[in-house]
Amino acid sequence: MSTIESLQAVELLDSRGNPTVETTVRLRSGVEGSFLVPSGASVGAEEALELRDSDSPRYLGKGVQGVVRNIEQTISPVLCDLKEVDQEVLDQTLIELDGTERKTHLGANATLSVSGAFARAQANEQRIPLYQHLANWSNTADIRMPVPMMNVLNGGAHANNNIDVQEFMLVPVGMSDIASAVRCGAEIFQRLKELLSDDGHSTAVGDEGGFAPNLDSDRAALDFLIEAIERAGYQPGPDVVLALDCAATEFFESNSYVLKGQKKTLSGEQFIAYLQSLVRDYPIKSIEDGLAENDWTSWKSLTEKLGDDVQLVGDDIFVTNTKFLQRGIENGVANAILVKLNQIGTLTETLDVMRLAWSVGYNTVVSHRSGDTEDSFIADLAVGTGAGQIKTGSMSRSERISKYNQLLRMEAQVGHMKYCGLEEILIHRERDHTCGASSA
Ligand code: 2PG
Ligand code: MG
Repeated sequence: MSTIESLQAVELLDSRGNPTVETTVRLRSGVEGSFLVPSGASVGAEEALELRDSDSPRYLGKGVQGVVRNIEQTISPVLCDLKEVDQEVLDQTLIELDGTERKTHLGANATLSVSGAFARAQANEQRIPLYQHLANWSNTADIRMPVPMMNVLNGGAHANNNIDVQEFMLVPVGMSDIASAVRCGAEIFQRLKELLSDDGHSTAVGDEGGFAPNLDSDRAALDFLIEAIERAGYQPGPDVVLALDCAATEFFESNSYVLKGQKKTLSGEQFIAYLQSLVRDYPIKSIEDGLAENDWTSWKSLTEKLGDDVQLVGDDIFVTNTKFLQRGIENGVANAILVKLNQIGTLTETLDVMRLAWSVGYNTVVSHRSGDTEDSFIADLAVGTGAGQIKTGSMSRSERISKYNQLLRMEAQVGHMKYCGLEEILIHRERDHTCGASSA
């Protein structure tokens, strides 16, 4: 329990050069903590609202001065008035103060920056690392390193090229710790750069730091990845598996999947067959948003067809919201959830959705946003909750690397943290939250 003395908010910029908000919470003890909010591009329709000054010409309508005002003038007096607060009370107060389903009154960027800053301030007050505080708060006995999904090739809404799939990711499952996993990803990233360059492709990077070459097809992208893994001295499969984020909502038009890069329009079933063919031909072990957010029928069919062998991660369809995850569970949709703090807007609600996922054996992947910041909070969140997996971009651009560096720091400080590799991605029907134990 802590008492809040003040909240201070400031308009800063994210990795795309758009405004975002940072809040600093000062506790009565004089200790402070801050949190800087990220921002998405392929945004789910049901996400909590990222409030912006759309009526103002500043920053082309993307300013967040209104959010700063909401924090300092609306939220601050209420929180400073509370005697003693813990994370649940703070988050519940924010939820009630906002009073809307999608946080449209205060903005989820306002509530999240306060919620995250408070967690940091509490960790600082206790003089313990953030991950340790989050582990205590979430009652996590099994602290462990997440397996990273490294988005080294970018398409879709994150790049200006012909590739429809948004993210092609390396997952170093055969490593024994995060230091070797990061090294593996970085070496493959450099080899991929050589291969693309030798073939006359651009090696400019997209929003998440992956390369964004003008390739003809998803298969061409996957072939490059396999070659890069081998050229770096690793074995596709045992050492490194692949993951995709199709972000299929982005190319779902009039009930069809419109693949502009490949000049094809497919039905839900045809697109599922296409994904099955990719899984057959490449070591793909995880597919996120393989179908669109409102195509629940096809999602169910995809889960029936691929769900025993492949991790199927719901991002836009679940939007880190227990209501939508519950609907997914009841309908046999997906077997994992992407966890993005700003899709819901408070830490408590985020933990609630993770707990719901674990209770039915769904995997959890803590995720960054495509417009991110130097804030490495999600690295601590993934470790402290024992989430199992983290998706935090490629091996370039400091807003991506800040998370990898934070994971490396944690491992270096502790000595060694459990790293469970492929086991995290397997489908856990009844999740035993301890890797290394039987969890099938
Ligand atoms: C996604 C994310 C992060 P965005 O779709 O999973 O990679 O992208 O933040 O643009 O929604
Ligand atoms: Mg996604």
